Formats: sequence, structure tokens, C-alpha cells
Amino acid sequence: MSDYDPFQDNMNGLTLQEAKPKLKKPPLYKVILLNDDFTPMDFVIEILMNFFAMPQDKATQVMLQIHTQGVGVCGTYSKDVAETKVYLVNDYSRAHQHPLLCTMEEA
Ligand code: TYC
Repeated sequence: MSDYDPFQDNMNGLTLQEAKPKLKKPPLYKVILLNDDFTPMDFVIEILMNFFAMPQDKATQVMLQIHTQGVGVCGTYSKDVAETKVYLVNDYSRAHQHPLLCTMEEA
């Protein structure tokens, strides 16, 4: 009885199972820009640099990828950060009369 191990034997022939952790990691969200025919390329590059902290060469690559493929990922964030970025980018684009669309989806 001195080195009784509760995970091996609880003295009735049954083995105890360790409790599963109850907390799941919160989901992450991809923030996405959609292509359109009207928003200037320089404006999209400016968005990627100023709202998504990309250096100019990376922002140019991502903008061209969206221009040719139709959509591109700007970054991956917690839900509240992703929602805020989507709101700020769409608000900024509308304030400059551009139709650029920003959205998000679970990663
Ligand atoms: N297609 C636009 C143009 O030719 C450029 C553009 C790129 C627009 C990416 C939106 O998310 C976008 N001026």
C-alpha cells in the first residue's frame, strides 16, 4: 500500500483514466483581401504595409498575388484582432472611395 499508484490500480481491478484537459486553444482567423478591377495597386500595397506590417517588397508580392489569383491572405490573428483589422481596412477603403473588400475566415 505504501507505493500505491492511482493510475495503475485503485484496488478494485479498474485502471483510472487521466482527465482530458478541458481548455481548447481558441481558433485563429485568416484576414483576406479580394481582387477587384478598380482599387489602385499602390493603395493595396499601402494597406498591406500600414495595417499588416509588411515591408514594401512583401506587400508588392502579396498585392500581385491577389491581382492574379483573386484572393490573398494578409495575416492570421485571434478572432477579435481579425475582426478589428477587417473593419478598419474596409472603413479606410470606403473613406478613400475604393471598393476594396477585406474579409476573414477560420484558419
Ligand atoms: N486589380 C487591381 C488593379 O488592377 C489591383 C488590386 C489588387 C485590387 C489587389 C484589389 O485586393 C486587390 N488595379
